[in-house]
Formats: sequence, structure tokens, C-alpha cells
Amino acid sequence: MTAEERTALIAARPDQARGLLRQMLRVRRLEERCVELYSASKIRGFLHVYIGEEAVAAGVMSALRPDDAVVATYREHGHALLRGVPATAIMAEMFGHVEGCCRGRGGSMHLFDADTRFYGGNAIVAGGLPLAVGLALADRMLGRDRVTACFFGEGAMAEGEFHESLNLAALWDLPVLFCCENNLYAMGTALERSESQTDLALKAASYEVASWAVDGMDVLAVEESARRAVEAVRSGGGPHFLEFRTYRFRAHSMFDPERYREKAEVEHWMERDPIASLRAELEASGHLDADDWASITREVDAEVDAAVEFAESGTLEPVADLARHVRSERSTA
Ligand SMILES: Cc1ncc(C[n+]2csc(CCOP(=O)(O)OP(=O)(O)O)c2C)c(N)n1
Ligand SMILES: [Mg+2]
Repeated sequence: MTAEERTALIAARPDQARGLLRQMLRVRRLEERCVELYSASKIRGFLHVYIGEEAVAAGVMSALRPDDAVVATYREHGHALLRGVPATAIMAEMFGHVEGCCRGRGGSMHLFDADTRFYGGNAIVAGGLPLAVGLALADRMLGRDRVTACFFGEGAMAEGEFHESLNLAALWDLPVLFCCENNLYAMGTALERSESQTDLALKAASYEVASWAVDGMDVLAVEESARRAVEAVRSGGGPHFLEFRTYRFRAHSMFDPERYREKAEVEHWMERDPIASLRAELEASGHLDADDWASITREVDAEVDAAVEFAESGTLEPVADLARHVRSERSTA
């Protein structure tokens, strides 16, 4: 997108740009709080935060309809939130409390919510791709014009499931939008150390899937490319693949000494923080003033505070119930 196109886009739809800024901030603040709560041992287990990558989920989610489906990875708190899973239910799930969206049995990596058609939270790298293909196949067979958006890291593209999924989606023309979040590392392994073909859109295109690379730090570019791709997929254009070039500002998970990358590299990417950049752009063009920003942050902080309060006052599942949902209730009656 050229500078003139950006200016015109913001001027034509300032509300949308402010809305995207707010959505990214919701994810950022929720996760910053999760990190604090993790350090305080309120949240346990694994925790993978999305800080730095928020533009991808915010842009793609805004291009979807409520009846579309979303499949994500273990770095999915933001996807769940922006899909419409209440912050309260997410935070309670993080705490392992029954008030959580999975009754506290999933935790950070397994958020799931059938009501919003949010199909995980998948901890197995590339495990979400065949699931997305199956959801799209069901929609196709039932004649529904729904799209399934499937998020995964670039690490998933070295897995067999990626190839099986792209092949079948293309062969059967299924309505899947494959969203690769290329943050350059799979845990401590850099892309060029694990993949022979580092041009990921080219790799996807070899399956006859329409593919593009997009600046994943620019929420407006993400939204625009996702909207076009979703329209094409929905109107029968077959699966599409978008490689979002992004970066995670924090460690892979809470247990990661980060010996595989230089501080200077992280700092370089942080200069392109998607939230700070859009905020500055909106302020410079007169579409956001100090009061607007104060009211956005106030609202977002209130939502996160309420979520934490809700989670803190939640309850653990009684021990007597632990074997429930393992077998069907009918078969044991
Ligand atoms: C099949 C499988 N192999 C290995 C792992 C261990 N593992 C967890 S996250 C991860 C890295 C994945 O990187 P990427 O797909 O790029 O996603 P990112 O964490 O960068 O968002 C690995 C190897 C796993 N969860 N599943
Ligand atoms: Mg990665």
C-alpha cells in the first residue's frame, strides 16, 4: 500500500482504523496482564503470548462473518478474544476455573468456543490445518457459503499435515483461508534453518492455492488483503493463502532464554509495533486525539480488570467431577 493509498483509506474510514487500533490494544492489554498473573503463579502451565503480532488477528477477524469458522494455534488468546469469546471466559480458563470457556480443562493453549465457531486453541503444530479442511468440507457439502480461517505459524509449513491439507483443500476447492503467521522462528529455530523454501507464499502456490505475502505489522494491509481473500474464497474461488510477515516481541513461551536471536533484531522489529504505528499515524492525520486515546485505553483496561476480577473469584472443578466428560454420561448411567 502506498502512502497516498493509506492516507485515503484512513480518511475514508477513520472509524474502522480506530476500531482496529482498539482491537489490537484489547489483545495487548489482556496478554500483558496474563504475563503478570503468570509470574504471580495465578496462571500455570504453558503460556505463549502474541504480543507484537496483534495486527494479524485483528485484521483477519474484522474480515469474517459471525457464521464463519476460526481455527488457531496455542498462541490464540487474541484470536479467541477478537472472535468474540468474552474476556471473562478466557481469563477464567487461564486460571483453570470452571467458569472458563472450557470449564478450566483447556487452559491457555486450548481455548475453544462453539458459540462463536472458535475451534481452538490447537497445541499440536499444524494440527489445526486438517481440522479447518474438514470444517470447510462440511460447509461445502451442506451448501453453506461460509469460510474457515485457519491460523498457523510458519513452523507448521514443515509438517506433513500442511501438505496434506493444502493439497486436499485445493483439489476439492474448499473455502479455507490459510493464514500463516510468519514470525521467523519456530521456538528457537529460524525459518532458514528448517525450511528449504523460505518463500512461503511460493511454497503454498505450488499446490495451486492463490497466495500472497502481506506486511503483518500493518493492520490496514492485513485487513485489506484478508477482506479481498475472504470475498474470493466465499464466492467459490477455492482456498487462499496469506503469509503475514510479523514478529513476536516476547519469548516463545514463559520458559525461553531467547539465545537464538539478537536483542538488536527484537528492537528493530519493535520499532514497527503495530499499535504504536497506527496510533501515531492516526494522530498525525488528525483522526485521533488525546481524549480518544484516553477513552479507548480506559474502556480496554476496564474490560481486562473485569475479566481478572471474574477469574479471581472463580472456582476449581470439584475432584468428584474430574472423570466427567471422559465418557458419555449416558453410557455410564
Ligand atoms: C507436532 C509438534 N511438534 C513439536 C511441537 C513443539 N512445539 C511447540 S511450539 C513449536 C514451534 C512452532 O512454531 P511456529 O509454527 O512458527 O509458531 P509460533 O510459535 O512461532 O507462533 C514447536 C516445535 C508441537 N507442539 N507439535
Ligand atoms: Mg513461528
